[in-house]
Amino acid sequence: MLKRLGLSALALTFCATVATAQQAKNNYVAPGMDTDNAPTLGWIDSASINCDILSAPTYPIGSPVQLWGKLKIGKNKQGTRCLCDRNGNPVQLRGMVSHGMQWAGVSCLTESNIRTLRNDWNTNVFRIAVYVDEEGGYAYNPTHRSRYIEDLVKWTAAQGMYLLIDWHVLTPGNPMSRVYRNRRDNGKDVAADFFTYCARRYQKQSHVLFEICNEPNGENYQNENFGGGKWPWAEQPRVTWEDHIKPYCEQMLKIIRSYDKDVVVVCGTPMWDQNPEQVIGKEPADENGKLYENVMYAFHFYAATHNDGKHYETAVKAWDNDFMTRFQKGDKKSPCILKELPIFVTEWGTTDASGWANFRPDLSDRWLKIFDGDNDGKQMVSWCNWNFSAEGGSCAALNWNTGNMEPFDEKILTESGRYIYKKFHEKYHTVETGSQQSRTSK
Ligand code: IDC
Repeated sequence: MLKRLGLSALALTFCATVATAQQAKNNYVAPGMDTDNAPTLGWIDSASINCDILSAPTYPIGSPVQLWGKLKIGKNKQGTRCLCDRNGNPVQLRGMVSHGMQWAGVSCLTESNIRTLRNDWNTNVFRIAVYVDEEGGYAYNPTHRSRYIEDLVKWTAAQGMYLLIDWHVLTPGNPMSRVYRNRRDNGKDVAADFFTYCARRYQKQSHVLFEICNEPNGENYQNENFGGGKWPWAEQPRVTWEDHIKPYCEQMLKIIRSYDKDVVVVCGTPMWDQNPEQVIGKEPADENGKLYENVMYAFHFYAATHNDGKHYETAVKAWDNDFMTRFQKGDKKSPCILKELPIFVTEWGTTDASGWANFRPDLSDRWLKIFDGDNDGKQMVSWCNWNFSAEGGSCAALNWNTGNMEPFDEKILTESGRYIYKKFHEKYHTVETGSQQSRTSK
């Protein structure tokens, strides 16, 4: 038995080594862009440049977008940068994230579900996760753009909700990797092409926001979260803010700003969006060194994995990260993040990071309190919950094999779904007045 285990472990290690070496060869370009056959910034599909500009919608009276308008970054009374309405009043977006459109997400993306998410769930934002290279993702099916994204832009506009378009970098974790920037199959810089298209086509859609890279990650990240240790499967170079993520963000910001001078753009942060503190003092700037405005930084947490460091529920040792304190007040590794940077929690789950186990409403509550302004920056933080689907995982809001919400019946909700549904009803969309939040309308 022991021998068999030993052998299969050896075989696994061997396969993993071959796979990662292969992946490294195919996917990784370091540092920054590929120089072998490099496309110039934005190998742009001419369809993107020539696409029509979608005309401005009329938002329903009393809806979040009609009241708040195009969002921007301003300051709260304490002087902390945060997400604000068109007049500079702090606001908080709260909503759901789709699943992948090529997977469980698709069946739930219907006009009537979006209507229900606004009218019944009381959400004011929806985040659409545009996976790129994962099986059947955007790179293999660019009609995702003309179909789901376009539909969602229109459906959310009709409800007066915000829409966050998320370029869902995940595997590989380097946003500069050639699967995003210079594909072997067609040489396309799909990231630059995508944001050229979206920024141009949606420049009059005041409700659209962009998230330019979900969860940058690199396996060889020598991360403080893991006691400074290396990951065991460490062939791929590390992905850092300075060498990869920031240059990528600056390239996308340049493209986006050439069509839309002030749309809010959320940048990914190192280590699966866990370490925004590495951005402090090093925010993206244009060629003249001027910092880009209306930029936010992503933080992602899964309650049972990322918390005060006392509840990590797997066998990983050396997890001494107190994320909660770092965001709320700062710790020895970082000043208070919520005081230093405008943060958008564009994805979080009530479970552990697998999304399949350890539902933790208690830890979720603690995080949501911090995001309601209980932090040294008094920053109200916007968030989107993973995920709006019936994928079967425990962080999915809908029970397996359900999804059509009209007429809505709470029986289709999972325990995570019931939790989050209740949270959406604890507040109606608010405009901060001083340190208080006033109920403005449903
Ligand atoms: C998961 C999906 C799962 C899919 C996987 C792909 O739930 O069905 O097979 O991605 O790798 C994230 C990611 C998000 C993950 C999610 C749960 O942004 O794509 O979804 N998660 O694991 N970061 C932390 C957790």
